[in-house]
Formats: sequence, structure tokens, C-alpha cells
Amino acid sequence: MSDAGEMTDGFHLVVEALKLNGVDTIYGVAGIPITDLLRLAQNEGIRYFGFRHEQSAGNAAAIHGFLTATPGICMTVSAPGFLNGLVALANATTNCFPMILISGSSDRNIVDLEQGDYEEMDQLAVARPHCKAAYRVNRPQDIGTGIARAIRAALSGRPGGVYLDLTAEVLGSALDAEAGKRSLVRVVDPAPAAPPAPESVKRALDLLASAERPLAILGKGAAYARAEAEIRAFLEATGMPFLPMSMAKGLLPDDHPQSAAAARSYAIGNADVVLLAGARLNWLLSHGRAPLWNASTKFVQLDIAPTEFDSNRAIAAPVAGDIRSTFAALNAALAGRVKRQSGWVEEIDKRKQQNIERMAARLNADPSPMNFSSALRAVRNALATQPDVYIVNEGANTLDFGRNIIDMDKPRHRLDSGTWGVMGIGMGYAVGAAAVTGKPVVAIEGDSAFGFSGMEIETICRYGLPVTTIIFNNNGVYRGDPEGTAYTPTGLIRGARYEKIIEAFGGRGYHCTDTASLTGALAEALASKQPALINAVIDPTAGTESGHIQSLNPKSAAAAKP
Ligand code: ADP
Ligand code: TZD
Repeated sequence: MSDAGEMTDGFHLVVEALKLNGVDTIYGVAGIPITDLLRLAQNEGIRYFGFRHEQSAGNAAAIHGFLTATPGICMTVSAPGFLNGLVALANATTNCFPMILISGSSDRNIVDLEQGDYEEMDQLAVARPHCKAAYRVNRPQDIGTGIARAIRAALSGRPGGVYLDLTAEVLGSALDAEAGKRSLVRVVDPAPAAPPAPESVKRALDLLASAERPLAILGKGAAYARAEAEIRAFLEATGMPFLPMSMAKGLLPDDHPQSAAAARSYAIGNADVVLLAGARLNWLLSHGRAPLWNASTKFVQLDIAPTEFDSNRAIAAPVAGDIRSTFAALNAALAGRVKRQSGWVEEIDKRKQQNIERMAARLNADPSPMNFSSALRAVRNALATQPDVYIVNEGANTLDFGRNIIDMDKPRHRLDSGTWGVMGIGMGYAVGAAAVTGKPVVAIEGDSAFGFSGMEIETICRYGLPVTTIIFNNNGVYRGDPEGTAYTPTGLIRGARYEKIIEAFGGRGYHCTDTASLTGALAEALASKQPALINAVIDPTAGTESGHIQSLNPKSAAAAKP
């Protein structure tokens, strides 16, 4: 017992528990019952970023998690605010990003009898199927444990999203200050290293040593693991060609001679042994199936989640462990056993050359109005001397062309629609990346994609963040409707002047209709380190429906019948 009977409350205990565990940033939207909690957090030295919509706040927290390997924290109000944030939590979980969504909630006695409270909802039950773990704190003395469990669940094993429910009652409850202090938990080693079993490492090396056409595929799990030094050592020692998945671009620079990206289909279709490192064999890799894949290809898979193995193809050599420890173990046991396969490497190089030459004509063309290739070349030219810039990328064609045309030099600098191919991450990821890194961010956005989070331009301007948003404006989802016709389901307003949105908040807007002005505008915006928005006008007929994944649109079986 403290002598003077000094008291604390739930608000203070939450903030102290977060600070004790190194949380220095919170993203959210204020309101009942968390307004005072956010004020207190800010007064106690935690940076607070207030958004216009919880989904963007949640996306900022999710990318904070990916970029720091600590859980990004999003705070929302109850029911609707919570549901808005839940989309981001589910997306974080799908992408294996550590994040904690903390929502205030109504009193249990009213919720459980469905007596109709302000913003009433059984949030814990709703959250549970959409995240890795979900907890509720019902007593102030449990706040420390609740936050500790949330941090461990988000970070350990396969990272993911965690929901933490704090009732309004708990926030306001008083507790003896000394008892409160003792109840807090500092989490020790929340993401313990998970070295692989030596026999699994040997099995993997045996298989790779037998390969004549080995190929490594690096995924965003490898990027998350911060294992670029170990991965580079392994790939360079073995001479193995590699393909980066989109958010693994830059783990090794895209211009590395062993990158097989420009001969992707050939390399995948002809490899006899594939080393999957922190990448799932999901739709983004055609589930490992024909026609892209060969039925006889054998797999080594490195993943922290053993349940991932055999999910789509049989895995001949599964290695369960964290990627960093795993590559360290592979390097230690390698002893020159996996040799560079010259014939295979040369064949890949030949295809790369052919494809690069074929692409060059399209990339170097300068049509008017601009198309996706020419506009992205203009962006690439302005970025060429700026390797520190973080790229956010969403849209359909804007995403697919962007992934191929914008080269990355550094790990974890490309942030995009990810595993779901989701729209709406743009401005949230941009704010999170700028907040965490302090570096310039360029968000390359389809005009439809931008609309999902466009109001956060005000957030970017309010905090003066060095974010340049480039809108690839072709008047539609995928592309625009022909002049003089009614709007179809994919149409958006013709000739929108998106640059005026940022001018309303004091940022700098640019309207660019050619490649020279686009390169110039981006260079100027980056040099200013201030919020900017570039409306890049693209040919409304450019682009294809659904970008590169048109084949995923369901086709009517009835239509095919005579
Ligand atoms: P991509 O979309 O880039 O192909 P995925 O998101 O499909 O990548 O796959 C990421 C994989 O990485 C997941 O299966 C996840 O379990 C795994 N992973 C995440 N972090 C680590 C880590 N530190 N070590 C090993 N595997 C990890
Ligand atoms: N809603 C959500 C949340 N995610 C989605 N992926 C979609 C809808 C469907 N969708 C796509 O898959 S891409 C896209 C939508 C609406 C936008 C494409 O248009 P754009 O890009 O203007 O952003 P391009 O570059 O012009 O093709």
C-alpha cells in the first residue's frame, strides 16, 4: 500500500504500459471513450497521428509494424470506429505485419444484454476471426497483462494483427498507484529467435546441391526478417538466380546480376529446385500450378510458420525457423556444396537481355497523352538519384507497371497492396512510412485507388510530412469511359483536378500532362520535403481491365454453351 493512498486510473496505466514497452507512436481517430487517453498519451511524450478515417490510421500502424518489427498501435472508438479499423487489422494479419488495434468499448453489462448503448457492439467476438489474437481487459489491474499479451501475440512466430478491447469502465477505474505500477509488464524478448533444426538445414542443402537449375524466391517475410546480409551472402556464394516478390524488392538491389526478374516466367517454369524464403505459394505465385509452374519442380521452403508447408505444393525440404537464423545456419553449413550452375545462369541472362530489349521500345516511347509506361519512366527518372525514398504503390495497372518499372535499391522501401491486392492502403502507409523513417515518401496511386484514402491528404498537410502523392489519372477504375458516353461501373469523373485537393490544405499541387513536367514536378516536390500532389494525366484508354490479373474475373459458363 502506498502511504498517502495515491491513486491512478486505467488511462494512466495504458499509457505507462505502452511506454514501458517502447511504444513511441500511436495512430488513431479521437472520440468517446478514448479522447482523454489520446490526450494523455500525447502529453506523456508519445507521438500521436490523428487521421480522418480509422482504416487509414490502422494502415499506418500496420506499415509501422512492418518497418520497425515492433507492433504499430492504432486506437479507435467503439463499434463503427472499431469496424473501420478492423479492415486494416485484418489486412495486417493477412500480410503478416505486427499491429495492435486498441478500441474502447461500451460497458459489458449493457452490451451483453443488448440494452442499446451508444456505439454498442460485442467487439471482441467480431474481431476474433479477423486477427491473430483478441483480448479484452475487464479490470484496471489487468491492463499490463493485456498489453503484454497483445505485444507477444503480434510479434512472436508469424507476425500479425491483435485486437485489444478496453472497456470505458476500465479506462476510468481507479487503482492504488503502487499496485498499478506493480501490475505492469515489460515484455522480454517478444520475438525470440527460432533457429531451424540442423537436420532440416542439411535436407535443404542436400536438395539444393543436387539442383541443376536452382532458383530462390524472396518474399516479404524475408524482408521483415531483416536478413539481407545473410541472404546476400548465401545467394552470392551459390550463384543462384533469385526473384523478389514485390515487397521483397531491394533486399538485394534490383540491378543485381543474379536477379532473374526480367526472365520471371522462364526461371519459374524451368527451375528444378526452388528455394522459397518468406514467401507463400499463394495466388501471387499461381499456387505453384501450371501453366507457370512445372509439375516436377521440387521445393525448399523457409518459413517461421510450419503450417504453411504443403499448403499448395508438396515441400520436399521444409525448414521451420526465422529467416535470419535460417540463412545463418545455411551459410554455416554450406561449405561450397551448392555450386553456380553456369549453363542455367547464362540461359537466364540471355532471356533477360531479350526481354529488356523488347520492353525498351515501350518504355522509351513518349506518347501524348502519357500512358502507364511513359509516366512511370518519368517518375523513375526523378527517383534515380533518390535511393532513400520510400515507395507506396496501389492501383491495378499503376501497381503492375509500377512494380516492374520502379527499381528498388534498398530493403523494405517498397510498400504496396500486398497479399490481398487491397485498395485503400495508400495514404495510411504513406503517413506511417514518413512518421517512422522521417524520409521522403512517394505514393504512386491509381486514381480509383487514391479515392479510398484521399481525405488523408489533410492529415499529411497537417503534420507537414514529406509525402508526394502522384495520381495516375485516367478517369476510371482501370481506365476511363469514352468521351460523351454515360458513366459505366468502372468510370470516374473525366478531367478531375486532383491537385486542387492538396491546395485546400496548403500543400503544393501540380498538373502534369507530359513526361518532362512530371519528372520536373517530382524532383521539385522531393527537394521541397513538403506535402505535394501531382495529378499525372494518363490516356483514358491506357491500361487493361484488372491490370495483370484479368484472368481472375469469373467467366460465365453459360455463355460458352452453343
Ligand atoms: P510475399 O507476398 O512477399 O510472397 P507472403 O506474405 O506470402 O510473402 O509470405 C510471407 C511469409 O513469411 C509468411 O508465410 C510468414 O509466415 C513468413 N515470415 C514472416 N516473418 C518471418 C520470419 N521472421 N522468418 C521466417 N518467416 C517469416
Ligand atoms: N475494393 C478494395 C478494397 N480493393 C480492391 N482491390 C477493389 C475494390 C477492386 N479494385 C482492384 O482490384 S484495382 C481497383 C479496384 C477498385 C482500382 C483500379 O483503378 P485505379 O488503377 O485507377 O486505381 P489503374 O492503374 O488505373 O488500373
